[in-house]
Amino acid sequence: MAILPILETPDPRLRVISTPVETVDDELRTLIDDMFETMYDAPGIGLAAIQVGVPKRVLVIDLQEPEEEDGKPVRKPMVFINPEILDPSEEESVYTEGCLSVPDQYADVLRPEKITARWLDRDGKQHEERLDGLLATCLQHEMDHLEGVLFIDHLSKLKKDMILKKLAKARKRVA
Ligand code: GNR
Ligand code: NI
Repeated sequence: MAILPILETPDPRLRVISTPVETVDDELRTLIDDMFETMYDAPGIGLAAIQVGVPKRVLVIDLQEPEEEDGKPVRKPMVFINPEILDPSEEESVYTEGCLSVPDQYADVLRPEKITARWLDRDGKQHEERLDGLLATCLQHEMDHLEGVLFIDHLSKLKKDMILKKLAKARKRVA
């Protein structure tokens, strides 16, 4: 297992369109394990392969939502290979999003509230499920990465430029 370096905007690799996975094999499962380790270490609730420089249509999500009884976050790792979205709802919901590739910047993004997702798991088995809430939001955020899209692309030019400026300034401080 390995913690991989996470690419940050404006790295042009984040703008690449990822290609479908042809075979779900051990090499891919090793990448997936490394992606989970990288995501938990960051920490984040999702990670797309392109964020660690691999242009494949693979992403991992673990919302780590607290258990009802004791309030401790429980790990529920989910893998999505070649995911597709069907049937997005008309209703949208707003969520304050962040991204490991746009560090420490947050903004409200509007997305369809409910989606049906179809994907392969780490055994190559197909799933189809209606999703909502944070999982639907996070999956859409991760699927944007597969198309080279970042959450800041959903904002007005003014808000996007403000975030990019803050990021450049924060970087200069540590450089
Ligand atoms: O850790 C993350 N949190 C988050 C919060 C709201 C909506 C989406 C996300 S995903 C993000 C990790 C990340 O950058 N995934 O690509
Ligand atoms: Ni992201």
